[in-house]
Amino acid sequence: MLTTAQGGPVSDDQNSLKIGARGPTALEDFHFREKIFHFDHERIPERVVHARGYGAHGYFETYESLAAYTRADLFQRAGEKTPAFVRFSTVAGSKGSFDLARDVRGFAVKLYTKEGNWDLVGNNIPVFFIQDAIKFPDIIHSVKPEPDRGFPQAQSAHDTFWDFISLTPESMHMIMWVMSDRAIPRSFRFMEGFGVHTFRFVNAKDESTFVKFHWKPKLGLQSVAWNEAVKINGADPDFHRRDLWQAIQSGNFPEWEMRVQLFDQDFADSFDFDVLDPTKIIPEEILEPIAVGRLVLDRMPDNFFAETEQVAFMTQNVPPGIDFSNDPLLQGRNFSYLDTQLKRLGSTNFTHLPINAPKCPFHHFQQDGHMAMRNPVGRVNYQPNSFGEGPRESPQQGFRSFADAEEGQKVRLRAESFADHYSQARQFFQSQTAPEQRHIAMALTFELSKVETPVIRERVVAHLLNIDESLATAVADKLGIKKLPEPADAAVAPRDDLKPSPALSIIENGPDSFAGRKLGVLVSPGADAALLKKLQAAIDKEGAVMEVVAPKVGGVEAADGSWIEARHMVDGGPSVLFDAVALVVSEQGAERLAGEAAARDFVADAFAHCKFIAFTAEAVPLLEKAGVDPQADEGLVPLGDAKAAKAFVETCRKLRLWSRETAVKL
Ligand code: HDD
Repeated sequence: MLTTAQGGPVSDDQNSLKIGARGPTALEDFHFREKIFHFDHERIPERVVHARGYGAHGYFETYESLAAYTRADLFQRAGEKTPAFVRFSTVAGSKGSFDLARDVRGFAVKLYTKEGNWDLVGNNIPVFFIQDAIKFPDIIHSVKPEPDRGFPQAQSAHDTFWDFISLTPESMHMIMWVMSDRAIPRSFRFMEGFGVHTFRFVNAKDESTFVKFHWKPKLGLQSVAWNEAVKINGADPDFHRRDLWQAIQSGNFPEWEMRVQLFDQDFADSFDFDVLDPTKIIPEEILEPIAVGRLVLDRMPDNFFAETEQVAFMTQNVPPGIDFSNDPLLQGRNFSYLDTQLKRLGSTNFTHLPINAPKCPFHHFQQDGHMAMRNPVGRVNYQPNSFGEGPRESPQQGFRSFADAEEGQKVRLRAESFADHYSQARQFFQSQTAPEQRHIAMALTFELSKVETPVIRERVVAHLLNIDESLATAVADKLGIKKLPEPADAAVAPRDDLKPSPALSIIENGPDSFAGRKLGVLVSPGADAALLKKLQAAIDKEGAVMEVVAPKVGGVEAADGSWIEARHMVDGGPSVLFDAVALVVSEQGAERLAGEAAARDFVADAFAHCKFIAFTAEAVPLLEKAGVDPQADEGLVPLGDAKAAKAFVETCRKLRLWSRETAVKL
């Protein structure tokens, strides 16, 4: 029975109470007032950054005990499973923006350990724009919509962002990452995550080991092309959230391995850069990450608002055995995350919300405040007390900060050891494959093409000259800058002796599998149903998904009279939604489809985005009308004989034919 919030049964929810059928509404209508009052207050402030996000539940499973390094309870026992909630996000856009913005992705993990919540609030990029938290409002103001005009939304391609960047050399390493394909991931499931900062593990003997946290996706890394991202945002603004929803609902649970880089003070002292500087990585080739557990996401929230929107991540949530380093970005974050929850969730009691409450027993004397749902019971709400009531501290079990020796003058200074802003930016660029380097150059050109102030564009090119001359020249050329500027003044001369790190390339680290990916099959009436079945079988075996696209909603009748169900009609299912495509059409069908712009785009885009395309002989006229030579390259696979479907799916394991890119001038 429908009731009011007070529990009163409702007799009519269709009409407000009026004085006569055509008369004024009575103020007395408490049901109406309560309903509208509540609706009027449904919104809470969106997150000031990372407003658009999507979360899921799961668990973290520890491989082996890490007791030698940390006393954190979740790492003590092999096979221990810790409940987890993860929220992925973009940074700059507001809550209703589109998923495939060029942006950093948040990768925030809440682990409900038996000794309190541990929040590892990371990103899919292991470095950050700035070295000191005091600069955070500046970098964020610069990327958000410009304050006088209120646009652009979810874009870094505008003057204020690049102005700030061009005046902030410490951002250069991060800029290489955000201009790379890392910033346009194909799926949350195919991205890495990083804790970014150096943290500490502290063991039972109070010994500390430095640690950096990494999440490696089981399905490997994959991104989309920029031209594709732009089109996906129109075709399906919810592309990433839909992907996560579909994967989890279909039982294909996304998984990441946690790997840790462990090191001591001697390593830190001998390393080329300061391990407290969040604009630097420790290359995996120098310090191998060790696998310590896996994160599996296996359940969607029951309610988006209650869980994904109200979840409060805080870097300061660490259990005993995990501690902070002096990274000045991390230190500042430890203030901001608590502060922001009060604004967003409206009460100090946000920990009473089920998504934020610990799952272990907890006892404290914090009380009252707005929406207090769990006040201490009994007479005593303080300690020490004479009544033997209430919880007490436990010096042994409780959190103890690592007793590092600290002394120094009170100063506002940036450490000298933070001064090299270009060497790792160069190392990142030089570790990329040729297509990835091209994408960085194209991204920079696109972004700077939207900058209206010429001096800002030139200043960025001056920085690029300190990173890689070929990159700077390529960007300057496309921007029509005739005379290269002088390289920017560098506080420390960029180094040339850092070895490339293959771990930094997405393409070098492909999954060699089509698992978790999606094949889109364009069909027409009279299509070969047996061939479709073979494709479906090969796709199922690979652990991938096949979706059928047809000229009409519902599907088509196959040549053998059977019915082929379709998921999309061609206008609503462009090829940008898929990782590879197949054209399974009849002769007449190909002819009809060749006359439709959406079908021609389906083919032309798949080709331009370097996707693998399988086709029946009857589809050749459609390919040709779309401007694609069926013999252009090995990425075009005829579906000729009985084994062709299986062979095509194996070809798709390469994900993209990047060698096509220079021919199509993507
Ligand atoms: Fe932050 C949210 C990640 C620097 C202040 N941040 C937020 C979220 C992620 C990150 C993933 C979304 C959490 C969620 O899904 O609810 N932030 C990072 C990383 C950083 C970083 C990896 C650098 C290494 N952040 C950073 C700084 C500050 C903040 C330097 C402030 C001094 N971040 C916030 C915040 C947010 C936030 C204002 C907004 C919403 C929230 O916290 O809960 O406190």
